[in-house]
Parts: sequence; structure tokens; C-alpha cells
Amino acid sequence: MDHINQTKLLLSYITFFFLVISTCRSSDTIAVFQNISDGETIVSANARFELGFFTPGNSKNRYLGIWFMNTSSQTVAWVANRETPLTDNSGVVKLDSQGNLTLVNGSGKVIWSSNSSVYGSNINLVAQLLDTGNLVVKNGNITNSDSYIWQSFDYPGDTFLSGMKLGKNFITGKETYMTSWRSDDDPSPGEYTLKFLMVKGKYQQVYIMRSSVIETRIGPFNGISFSGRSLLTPGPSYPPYVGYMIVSQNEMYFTTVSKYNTSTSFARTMITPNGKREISLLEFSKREWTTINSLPVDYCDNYGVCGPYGSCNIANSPYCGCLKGFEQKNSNETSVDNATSGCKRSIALDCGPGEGFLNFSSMKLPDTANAVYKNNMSLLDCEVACKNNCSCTAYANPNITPGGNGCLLWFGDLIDVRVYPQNGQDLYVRLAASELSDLKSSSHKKKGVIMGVSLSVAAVLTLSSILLAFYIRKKWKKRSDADIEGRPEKSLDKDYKSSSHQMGSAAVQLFSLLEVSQATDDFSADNKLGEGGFGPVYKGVLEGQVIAVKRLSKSSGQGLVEFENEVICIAKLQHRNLVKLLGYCIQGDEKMLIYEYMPNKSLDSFLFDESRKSLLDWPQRYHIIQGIARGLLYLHQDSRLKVVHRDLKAGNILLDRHMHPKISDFGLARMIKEDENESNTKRVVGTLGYIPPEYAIDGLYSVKSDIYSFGVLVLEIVSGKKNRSFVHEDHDDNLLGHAWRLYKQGRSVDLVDECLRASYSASEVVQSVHVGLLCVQHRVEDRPNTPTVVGMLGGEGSLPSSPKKPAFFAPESEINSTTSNLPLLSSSSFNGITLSQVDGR
Ligand code: ACK
Repeated sequence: MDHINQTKLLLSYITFFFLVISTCRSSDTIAVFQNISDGETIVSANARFELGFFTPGNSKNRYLGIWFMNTSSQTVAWVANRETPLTDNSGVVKLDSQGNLTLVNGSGKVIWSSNSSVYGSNINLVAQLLDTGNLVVKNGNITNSDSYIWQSFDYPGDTFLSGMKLGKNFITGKETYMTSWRSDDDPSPGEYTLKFLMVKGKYQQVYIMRSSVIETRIGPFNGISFSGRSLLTPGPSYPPYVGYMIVSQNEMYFTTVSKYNTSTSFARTMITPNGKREISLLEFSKREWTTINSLPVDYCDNYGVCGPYGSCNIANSPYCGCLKGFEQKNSNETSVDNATSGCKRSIALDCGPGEGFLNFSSMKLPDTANAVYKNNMSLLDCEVACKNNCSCTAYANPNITPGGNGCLLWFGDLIDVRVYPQNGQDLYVRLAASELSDLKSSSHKKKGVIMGVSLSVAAVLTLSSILLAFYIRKKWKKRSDADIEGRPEKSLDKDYKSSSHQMGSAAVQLFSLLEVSQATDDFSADNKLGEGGFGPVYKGVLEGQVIAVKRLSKSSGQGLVEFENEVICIAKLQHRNLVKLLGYCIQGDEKMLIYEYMPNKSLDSFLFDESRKSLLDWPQRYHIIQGIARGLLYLHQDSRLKVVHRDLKAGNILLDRHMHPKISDFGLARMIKEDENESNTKRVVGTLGYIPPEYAIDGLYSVKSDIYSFGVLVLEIVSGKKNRSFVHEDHDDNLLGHAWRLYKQGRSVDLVDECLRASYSASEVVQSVHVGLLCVQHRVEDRPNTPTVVGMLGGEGSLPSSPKKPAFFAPESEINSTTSNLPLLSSSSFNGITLSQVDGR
């Protein structure tokens, strides 16, 4: 501290001595005050900051503010009365007996107040200017220095200092951000703000905005610095501070910790009246500010300047280009630099198996407003998560510090991407299979591996594959029309025949074993998708289309009848919530069903897998519940046939590229007559946990059997728990019993899957549990019919009757040991009814 400052501090001390509250700690005493009048100032303990009245630039107005000490020209860090200046020299600052810091003008009018009233006894009110530049009101009796009644750091102006927080408090909804001055002469809020995007579930980043328009984007914070922002220039006191991004349930904010104690300078960040974000250092020895980083600096810093999927590179001319695999959207736009419409994919995505990701290194990550953030995920998990969701366009690791993990998944357009060698990072962008192989081969070409003839070879290959595809199509058509090898010889399902439908008339194709074998690479283990109740399922490619082949094992329970049944049934049914059968193969002992491939596989592969369940958020789950209900409505009522599925379960719900649900596996389905309400069978089939009592005991099935299974499924989707294996630890209830108990206590929302606790719609959860419980009622007549279920889930009308105690209330173990009249729960025979347990999962 130099001599002049020591003198100044002493003066401040003398001026305010009679006002100072005696309980202050000795080192801070001089910065504590009760009143300041014009011409007087308060200096912080180590003479870093000064508080008092000032007049900016050429203005005639006066303001109460905090400025840095030891600067050759006055640098203001904070202003109290930004919008209500004093127009003469008459102001007084007071700390009143309620804890309000007020600025009163010459006529005694309060023109600014901290609005920080506190009530209570034993409060020793103190106002104090800290050495960090923070003006605080606190209870001097409390030694905890962080417990402030009010602090100026909560109300930043155009300057950010270490210790401030920029972000959002989710409890109060309060956002803290920086606002520029209107001009150098006028500290009132100007046009520019510097704001962190703080949205739960999204990843933070910074916008510089002019009113409501984004001018420049900084970030996201990658654990070290902001992605795509130039690094601070290393110097003697580098780095001047360390930044932290704090993310919790209640708040998200960015803060920094200054290193000024160990250095010879002090840093500040400000947003200037013309919208520049500047980081500067005050070097104590020089008393001058040096700007060490500013933004925007170049053309590429203009937000989204190259449009969606465009990439800006300041080293190129023109600056804008398209990411590899993309091309200019509007070829009429003469220069890419003026192309606001950006770029489009050269080859559209089809979510096929060969689709993958191209690594673009040294990139500023795209705008995270379109991204979802998942913590605790490795880069590999992140890739899997992106690949499994066909709407995911890119992924990246948000935290590049050693050991840092997490996953950023982009959905929709990639905006504001730039090449940034200095401080960029890896971005993995989804591209079509053929695009990737083209890029690979062109990179090989560059390496001299592929010679100049490759283009003509590709052209010849394309031409010959088109011809081949034509030929195969013709051949298949011929086959389905004629009686050839592989055609089923035996008769089909009786009902089907009697209704005079023929397999040949169904819109499914017949394939030979050879064709299916070639499509699946000879049923290779690599192509195996999993094992279903009746045998393995393989992935393959037929006629350029990705398929799933269900190969019925010889030992499986599904005989020719079930097989034919499934072919006929599903071939006749076309609905967006039913999986589409493309063809079949029957040759010798082999029976196979060929389906459209569902890239996101089955619902249970998400729902009951701890590492994947969080990928299924509540809106998706609710959408899935509604989709299954609509599929059921079609089966039960709207289709030409009245079909009871009889094996509705999570494993038989497949998810397409958009996570739309499709009911699959019609091997056990039965067509029933229009006027028929119930049918009887001696062979009870289905999956434990989903079978209703009347079917298990009396072999009676109806559309209400599917409604029961649907109810179980809804409760499983809400809770993420499998009905069959769930036993509540406190009272041994099974899932239905647990849901019922919570419902009775008015706590249906507590059933929701723990991984969804942060975000779900309580009303939709309550509604789903209500519907689920109605569907699993013991008595068939107490269960709603399918149109009612769809109506209730669509929010039409109020929910009807309250559910009663559901069927199979007690845990399975208990039922097994004590209830002999529920034979289905063991796989043995009872009254001539046998349960074929068909749970392959
Ligand atoms: O849960 P998953 O991965 O999805 O495992 C099962 C497995 O085969 C046995 O049923 C998967 N699977 C069945 N049909 C299809 C399909 N059409 N597309 C993709 N995967 C399927 C199912």
C-alpha cells in the first residue's frame, strides 16, 4: 500500500469514526460505515476498492458506486442508482435500523434502496465494503463472513468480479447476468446483456445479446475454459482466476476465484456499451488495465453466421463452409458467407445400422440450446445413447479435464459451429452410412490407396446394383404369385381360411432360406439382436432395407399354427403403432418372420436397464403409453379384424427411430368375432406378471385380457420396475399392490421412476397410475374398454370411477405358497389348463 493510500484510509477512518459500529473485526473496521455523504469515500481493507459518489465521463449526474483503487483513470465496478442519478451534490447513503441501505437526495427522497429489511433482536447491522469489491450488509454479531443480509455481488452491472455468481436460482427463478452501460457517460442499463443459458437438463453456455437477439455465443464451459473462446494470454500472473461451473438441483451458476493474493494484478470482466465482452488485468505496478481477451473478435464470432450445419473458419476464404457430409441448402445464395439458410445433408439419414459419427476436431461446440446434458456417462456410452436415438444429430464430451465425463447430445440442427484450433474440441456428427463410407474412401484416396478409377467403378457398381435390385424385385413378385419351393403347404389358421383370406393376398413377401441367410450373413452371431420367446432374432439387409428376422427355433413353443397366425394377423393389420411385417420364409423345418428393423429395440431394454432407463424421459414414456393404447384400440376395434394380442408386455413393444412404440409379436394373438366378447381356451399362454385372473383360472380371454396386460405395462413404464420381480422392501407388496397403496394415500406421483424425479408431469403421472390401476382390476367388468382408455389418456373427460384393489395384489411368492386357485403362477397344470410360460427375456 503506498503512502497516498495510507493517508486516504486514515482520512476515511477519521471522517467516519463516530459512525462506525464497534463490534467490527479490527482489519475491516475502516471499511465499515453507517453514512456517507457526497465528497466522502469508504476504502476496503487492503485498499483495492473505494465506495463513494462519482460522475462518469462528460455527464453532470452523480452516482453512488464502487471503483478500483490504484488506477490512473477511474474504473467503476458497480453502480447503485444506475437509473436514478443525483442531479446535484446533495446525496447521502444511510444504513437504516431495518438493514436497508438507502440513497437519499437533497430533498430527503429515497432514490435508491437495497430493499434488504430484516427483523429480529440481537442484530448488529453493519454495512461494509469488502476487498473483493463486494458491498455487503450483514449482522456484525455473526462471524460467518458469507452470511450477508444483502450484497452488491447479487446485482451485477457491467462488471463481473471474482466471487460473483452469474446464473440462475431455480427456487426463486432469479437470474443474475451482466448489463452494459448505455454509454461511457451513462451507467443506466444499455442494450447489451451477457447471460448464461441456465436451463435444467441443458448445458450452460454464454450469450451476448442485444435486447432479445443473440449476437455472440461463448461456451459451453468445458471444465477448463469456454469452448471456442480464445485462451487468455499467458502472462506473469496467469491465470488470474480459476472458473467453476456449479450445477445443483436448486441453482446453476458460474463463478471464479481470484488469484490476486498471489499475483500482482486483478482481473475484471465487463460488457461494454457497444456489446464487447472484455477481460482485463490491472497490473498494480503500472496502475493500468491491459485487455487480455475480448469478444467478438472476428466474423466467425457472429452468432450462427453460417446457418445450420454451416461451419465458420476464419482461416478460409470464404469463411463459411458446410460440415463434411453437408452441402449448401440454397444454391442461389451466391456466397456462402451470406447464406443464412445454411447447409443440408448430402445424404438423408435413415437410421440404418451403418449410420455413424464423423469426428470433427478443434471445433467450438454447437449451440447447446438444442442439446441435452447427461452426467456420469463415458464418451462410449454417449455414442451409444446418440446412436440409439435416431433424432440425435451429434454428441460430445462436455468436460475435457482429465477424468472428466458426461455427455452432450444434440437434437435437431447444429448451429453456430466454428473451427477453432486454439481452443476447440471433438464434436461427433451423425452421418448416413454411405456418406461415411464415401468419406472413408475419399480419405483413402488421398492417401494414395484408391486410384483414380474409383469414381467410374462406383458408377458401374451403382448401375449394376440398381439393375440387380430390379431383377430381384421382379423375381420376388413372380415368386409370390407362383407356387414355388418354400411356399407353405399346410393349411392356415381355420378362422383365417374360413374368412377366405389367403396368404398370397397378404401384403407380405415370401423369401427363400437362401435369401434370408444371405441377408443376415448366414445368421451370424454379430447380426444377432437377441433371443425372443420363440427363438433368436437377427438383423439383416434385404433389398437395401434393414430388417429384423425372427427365426423360430425348432424346439420353440410356436408351431406352424402360431406362425401362420402371426403372418396372417399382422399382414392384415397396418397401423403406425404395430410393427410392420415385410415378409416370411418357410422352408423345410425353417420358419422365419421378416420385420422392419426397429433401431431402438424393445421397451424393456430401456425400462429395466439401470444404465439406459434415464434415456427414456417422462414425455417419451407418456408418448409410449399413449401409442400403445392407440395400437390396442386399432387391434380391438378399428381394424378389419378383432384381435386379442394375448402377450402384451414391455419386451413386445419395439421402439422406432423416433421412439414411437410399435406392438410386436403376434404369435399368440387370436382373432375373435365382432359380436364375441369372450373366448375360451384350454391352453393358457402369455407371460407371467401380465396375465389376468380370469384367463389364468378359467382360460377366458377377451380384449379385457389385453387391457389388464396394458395396465401392468403402464405401471411398469411409470415406475421403471418389472411387475414380476418387484417386491416392496417394507410391506412385500408387488408392483400392483404398491401402486394401489400409494394411490390410496394420494401419493401416486411417488411411483414415478427415481431417474425421472427431476422432471415429470405430476398430472400425467397421476393420470397414468389411475388408468393403470383401473385396467388391472380383478373383475373384467371393472376394467375400462379400449376407447375409454385412449380417451382417458388423451385427457378427454374426467377419470371415471376410482379403482378398487387390483388383482394379484399380494406378492407372487405369497400367492404361490398360499393360493392354490391361481394355477397360472406355477407352470403346472390345473383343471386341465396349462400355462405355457412364454417369457423369453
Ligand atoms: O430388446 P431387444 O434388443 O429388442 O431384444 C429383443 C430381441 O430382438 C428378441 O426379441 C429384438 N427385436 C425383435 N424384433 C425386432 C425388430 N423388429 N427390430 C429390432 N429389434 C428387434 C428385441
